[in-house]
Amino acid sequence: YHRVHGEVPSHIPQWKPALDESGKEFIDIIYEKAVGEGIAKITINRPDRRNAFRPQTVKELMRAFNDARDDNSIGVIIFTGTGTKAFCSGGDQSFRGKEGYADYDSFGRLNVLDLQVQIRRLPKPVIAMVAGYAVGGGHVLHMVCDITIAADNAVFGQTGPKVGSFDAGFGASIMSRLVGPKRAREMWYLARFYNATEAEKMGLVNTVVPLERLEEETIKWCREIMRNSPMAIRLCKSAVNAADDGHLGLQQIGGDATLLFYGTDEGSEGKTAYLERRKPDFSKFPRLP
Ligand code: S0N
Repeated sequence: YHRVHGEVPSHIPQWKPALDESGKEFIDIIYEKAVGEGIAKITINRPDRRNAFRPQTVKELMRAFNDARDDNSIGVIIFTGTGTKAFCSGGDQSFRGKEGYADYDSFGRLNVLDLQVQIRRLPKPVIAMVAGYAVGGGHVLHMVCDITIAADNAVFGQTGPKVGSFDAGFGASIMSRLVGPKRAREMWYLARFYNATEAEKMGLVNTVVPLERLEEETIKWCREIMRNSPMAIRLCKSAVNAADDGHLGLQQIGGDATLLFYGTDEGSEGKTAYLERRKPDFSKFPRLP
């Protein structure tokens, strides 16, 4: 591979701050793009709370992920947390009310579930770059990412049953797929923490690297992905998720098929004929075996 494509450079790119179309500044997150590289980086920036998310954080994350999805020049997204102590420690418990999490302009709701779905459906790879704790709802967020690169100080686990909560959605089903049902039960029932090496053995993470090389290695993976066909990667993401996601998985891969079909002469013949007020002529298109 390297003989044909050359070595993948691993230097840290020049990150430029980014905004979404609203132009509103972000408070709880940092959103950046590496100019000319096709890589976006979204960072939860609440290190004094171990990057716990409150509703405001999730709203901002959704705006940034939305922008990265819609930006044609972006091919891969890094999701991380500020500092070396935590990727994310889950829902900020001081914002938890009777109906879910609520902050100053919000009623109680678990809006992180929308973020999980958004990452799962986003047609570009999302790479979790994990240093320190990825626990509780933060653990679920790394699990819904396509790939996880862990630093050797990373710690993984669910805390729900200790703090009176649980994620019976993706937090259970995707975990069970990743580590198998026996291990998933262990993780939820015992609420233990696992170090990076254990997590790698369990299939929770793709690779473990020394903390000081975490971003370098993640960038290398991003650049390797960026060398490959964007459409192939898009379809591979839909395909890996399709069976588990049922109707929604089919809808996504079906949408990809339509996207490709629109680009063909056969696809545009129907539309052109309609606009030209004539009957479509599909006779020249092969009925493939
Ligand atoms: C991460 C831990 C292990 C780090 O320990 P460490 O390094 O000893 O630091 P601490 O001194 O404990 O923390 C430093 C400061 O940060 C605050 N803090 C840390 N985590 C949180 C948090 N989650 N919420 C609020 N504050 C947090 C500490 O309080 C401390 O502050 P100061 O300096 O002022 O004392 C350790 O911190 C830890 O165990 N944290 C809690 C982890 C946890 O239980 N998280 C919540 C788990 N639940 C969810 O995330 C569920 C949310 C959710 O996504 C969900 C989804 C679907 C369905 C349901 C739910 C649901 O609501 O349950």
